[in-house]
Amino acid sequence: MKVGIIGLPQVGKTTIFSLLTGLEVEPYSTAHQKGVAKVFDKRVKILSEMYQPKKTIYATLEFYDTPPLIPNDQKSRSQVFNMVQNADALLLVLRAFKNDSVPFPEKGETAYKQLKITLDEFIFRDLEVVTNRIEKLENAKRKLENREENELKVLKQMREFLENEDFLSRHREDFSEDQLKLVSSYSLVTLKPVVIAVNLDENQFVEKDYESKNDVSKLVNNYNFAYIELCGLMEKEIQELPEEEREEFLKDLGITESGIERLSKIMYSQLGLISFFTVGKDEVRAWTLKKGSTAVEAAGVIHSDLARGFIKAEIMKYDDLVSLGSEKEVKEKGLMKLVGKEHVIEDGDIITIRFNV
Ligand SMILES: Nc1nc2c(ncn2[C@@H]2O[C@H](COP(=O)(O)OP(=O)(O)O)[C@@H](O)[C@H]2O)c(=O)[nH]1
Ligand SMILES: [Mg+2]
Repeated sequence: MKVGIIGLPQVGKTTIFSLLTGLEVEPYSTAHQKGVAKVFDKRVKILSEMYQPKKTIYATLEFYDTPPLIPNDQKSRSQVFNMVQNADALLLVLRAFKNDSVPFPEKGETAYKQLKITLDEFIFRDLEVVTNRIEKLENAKRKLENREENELKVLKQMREFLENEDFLSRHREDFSEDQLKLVSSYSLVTLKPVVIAVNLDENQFVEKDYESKNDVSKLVNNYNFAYIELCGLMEKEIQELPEEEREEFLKDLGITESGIERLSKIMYSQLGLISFFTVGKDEVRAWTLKKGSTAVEAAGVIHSDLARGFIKAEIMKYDDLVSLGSEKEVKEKGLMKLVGKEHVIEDGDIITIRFNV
């Protein structure tokens, strides 16, 4: 899964990118890049302590740091949106932290203003793409194919929403899956899942408040965005501490989970993802799956051979294993289940695939 980090200049995009991926990027750097972030999941650690495997592997998300989005700047707009074309979701960073040595983001004195400015950029970009395509189809000097006629209808409906400064994701239900497929190649930004990350300073973080928070919350609810408050710079410093000291620091701040952990969870729920696990002496590993996927699809995530030669899957629940203490106990209680291809996998399932190729 790919996530594009997006926002106005100097809001903390690169700081959060570094926090998530552990990659160092020069401050004020405009270089954009991609990196992989471990999806922190306490369950993996606990399973690893139980099985003492040679390798412990976390699930990952891929992040792209993008150049600053500069309002009303065509070049910046196309640069940024080209970069996030293949992103499955967007992490939109807003700046609340005060720091006189870092210039304020473009005309965005408050997080709310930045949010409005950025969303307008999203809408404008989609409007441009949709309008171009409509014109191209309408000016075609030939009879349109059925598919194109349908596409034109969808695009015109979308244009109307966008002209009303609305996000397409709020009107998903107005379109069928087939209709959305017709426009999928345009990678419309206002259709992508969005997570709003407000970057706070330490005081704001402890107070759980910042200027314009009410307005931000209203808009976030209205648009069905996911929402998180982070303290990018400080969390990065905490992340660099030895693990034992980390928990202590977090506790002082009154939180039990690091920003990365909270963000991972939000990303998963916003993207409709779940985790399943494989365990053993060699390896304990977390895998990522779309909610609603079946046992054979989970097998395919591990290896295509496992899907091809799938016979049965053996499943136990993470919670059962941890509360009972061993696989043996789980089996004795009859909680180890043997399931077929079409069985729907749930978050926290521990899976062993029986296969034959
Ligand atoms: N005080 C404070 N400064 C921050 C925070 N996050 C980022 N900065 C600083 O703001 C400047 C711009 O950050 P950067 O991540 O490069 O912003 P970008 O332009 O959005 O990528 C850098 O000097 C950071 O150290 C924060 O949470 N608190
Ligand atoms: Mg940057």
